[in-house]
Amino acid sequence: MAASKSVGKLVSHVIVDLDGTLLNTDSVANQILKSFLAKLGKKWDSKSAHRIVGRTPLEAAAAVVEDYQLPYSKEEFLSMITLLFADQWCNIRPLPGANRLIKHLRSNGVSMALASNSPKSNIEAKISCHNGWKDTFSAIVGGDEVEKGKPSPDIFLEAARRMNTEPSTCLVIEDSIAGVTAGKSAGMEVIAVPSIPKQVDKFSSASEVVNSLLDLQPEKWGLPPFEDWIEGTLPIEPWYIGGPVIKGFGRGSKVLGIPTANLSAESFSDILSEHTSGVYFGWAALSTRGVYKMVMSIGWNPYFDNTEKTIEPWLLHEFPEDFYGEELRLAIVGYIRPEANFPSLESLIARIHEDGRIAEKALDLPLYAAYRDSPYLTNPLPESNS
Ligand code: ADP
Ligand code: RBF
Ligand code: MG
Repeated sequence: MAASKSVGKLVSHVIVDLDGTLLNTDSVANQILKSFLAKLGKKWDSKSAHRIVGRTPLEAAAAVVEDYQLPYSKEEFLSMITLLFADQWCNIRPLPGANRLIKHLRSNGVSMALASNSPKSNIEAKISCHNGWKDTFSAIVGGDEVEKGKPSPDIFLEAARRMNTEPSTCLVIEDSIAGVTAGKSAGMEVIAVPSIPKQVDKFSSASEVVNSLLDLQPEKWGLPPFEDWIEGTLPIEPWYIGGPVIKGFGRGSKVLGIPTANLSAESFSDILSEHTSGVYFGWAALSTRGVYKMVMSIGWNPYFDNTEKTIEPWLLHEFPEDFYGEELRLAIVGYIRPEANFPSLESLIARIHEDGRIAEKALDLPLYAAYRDSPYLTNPLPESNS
């Protein structure tokens, strides 16, 4: 499922990065920078996010001051931004799979450390907002506790030292290139979970690259396997999204037998940024027609290499006509796989049909079937305000 160069060395300890790996810090950082720059009459371009991911706070501040020609020194800018962040610590949400990973390793007695370029006090403030996180880590190392931050190996070496273990027994989980470099220089195995899309080629030094924490296979590293997959599906905390069906790319998916009823990615950019790309499934309601099984992709459709993250729900039902403009509501209850590229359109289509069969079958399991009756799907629309 996940791209793997070779089955790695066996490890006994896990060291995780915080921002971008366990926490969706980028989403809050984007909001803060956007409103800060707006006050200066400038427009934040989230595409410059790659300039700040994985940097020390001062390096990240320097990059923004330079890119946007701000009338402040990097130190002044950092202290202003730090104040804005301090109000938002508890609004930073765990990334999909973060709580699952933490619970899994904790309940199996695997030693875990947290290693971040952020100052220790910021790390503690951030993790205090999440139940059970702090006690899970047998060591927490901040960027201010070592001489040099990532990409230097210091932080990871210090984490191993505090866990009383050798670097070679440690597996690092990291979203940034700087972090991968740091882990490798520390002599550790490194799984990359890139937080910036379409940059996978830049992570070639990692031992393995996975699309999201949902795709981790700890048994590859001698760690206890996850046991929550059921019939090729992973139950997730359900989430809900809906709106009028809009025109998609018009690639003739229908001709291929896979029509996808697109929702406006623009209107849902916040909720979409919270969910990692991949193939999911659940229930779909059309207000005037009923509730149907549904399988969908979220992401950039690697085969077509889209520039925009879209949501592509395929309802597992034959309809006599199109339903553009109708209200579509989705309850997304499970995960199947990461998005992938394929050598041919035929192989992409075959895989999507297999996803459809997996979803069709799984949705009969009581665990997933229960969400068919979600009030979000079955309640009539609130009075239209038009
Ligand atoms: P577009 O690029 O506009 O999304 P598609 O070829 O993907 O075009 O077709 C999607 C449209 O087909 C939907 O918006 C909907 O109106 C219609 N449709 C018919 N059957 C289905 C189905 N089973 N699942 C999703 N959409 C369907
Ligand atoms: N596109 C990809 O490029 N890679 C994928 O792995 C992929 N998986 C999909 C899975 C499902 C269940 C659905 C409905 C779509 C998927 N797509 C994927 C998107 C697909 O390319 C898009 O909907 C096309 O327009 C279908 O022809
Ligand atoms: Mg479509």
